Amino acid sequence: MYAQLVETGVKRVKTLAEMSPEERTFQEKVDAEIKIEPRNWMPEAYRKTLVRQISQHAHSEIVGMLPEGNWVTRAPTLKRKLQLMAKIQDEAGHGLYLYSAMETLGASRDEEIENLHQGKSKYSSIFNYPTLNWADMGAVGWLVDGAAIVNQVVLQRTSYGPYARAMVRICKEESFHQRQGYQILLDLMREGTKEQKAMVQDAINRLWWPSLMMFGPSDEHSPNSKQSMAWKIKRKSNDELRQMFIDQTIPQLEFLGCTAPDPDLKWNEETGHYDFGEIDWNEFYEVLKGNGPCNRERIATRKKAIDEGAWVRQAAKAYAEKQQQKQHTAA
Ligand code: BYC
Repeated sequence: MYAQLVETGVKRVKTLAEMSPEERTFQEKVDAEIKIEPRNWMPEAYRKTLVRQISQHAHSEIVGMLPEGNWVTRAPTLKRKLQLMAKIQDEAGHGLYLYSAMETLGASRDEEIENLHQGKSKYSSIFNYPTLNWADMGAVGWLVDGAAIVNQVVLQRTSYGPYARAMVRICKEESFHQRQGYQILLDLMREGTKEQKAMVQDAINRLWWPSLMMFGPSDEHSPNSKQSMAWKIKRKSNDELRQMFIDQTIPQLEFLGCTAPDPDLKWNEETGHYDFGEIDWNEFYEVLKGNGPCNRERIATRKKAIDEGAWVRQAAKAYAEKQQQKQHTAA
């Protein structure tokens, strides 16, 4: 799979001279930082790229509720339970803003959800790992939401208006998520037993590398990055964002009194960044192919939720039609 993706290669970006007059005007608008809005002309490939990215992003928010949902009934205190439930509800909201942003591009929410269920549409690799202990709730909030923020803060400046505006609200809520996660870990490390401290280190050991994988393949193996950067859908490359995440996370890790499971991790005085070890890209592509520890379980759970909620959607639709009919008769 890895070799196949590498062969697929980075997509070539058209030069201004190769563009049609419409494409050139569009590119000039993007270059001038003017937002693209739903009714504006856009290249079909730009529209498709956005539908792909925004739908995957929306699916990630919705599937991302599952590893945390697993712990609602087992949160250690009422306060923790309420915080966790609030966070999970926020993720549902993020999914809904994003599906709405996607619909402004003429895509169908039902079709995209069906694509997810059939394995044709991706969602973030990170949600295919299990959450085994309470410290995982801290590590997910801190590392996973932390990585999501680094990626999403720059998406507030993405070139497509509805996506950029959805991201502003999402980022505000993600900051709370990241802090609540860090607080869980900090409390366990400060006040916990020896076993609880070991639980924190174990959660970090398991979630560290998958969190780094969230930023996607390295730049030279990222087929979509070059074009997405030219269209300013992406504002920073996968590797740039991964480095930013590592640089800002290591001091927080040290403050916790924990370590990263990476013997090659060290501060580089010359570059002013942390050097880090090689990501296991085979594992990454296996997870993308559907072979991660929880892929099948996640999709089965989502399908079940859609099937079991069908009657609610049908009832809401029937009610709306009845109301419409009443208004029509009265008029
Ligand atoms: N997982 O050319 P590339 C969250 C795919 S957090 C799965 O670099 P692109 C949350 C990629 O889709 C997460 N697939 O692609 C947090 C492409 O496949 P296709 C959600 C991945 O799009 C806490 C192929 O690999 N955030 O929501 O330029 C709680 C080649 O990659 C991954 C977003 O979605 C991955 N990690 O860049 C709850 C942010 N990485 O589509 C929820 C928005 C790559 O060609 N998305 N692939 O078949 C993005 O910023 C970009 O889409 C990515 C990938 C950086 C993820």
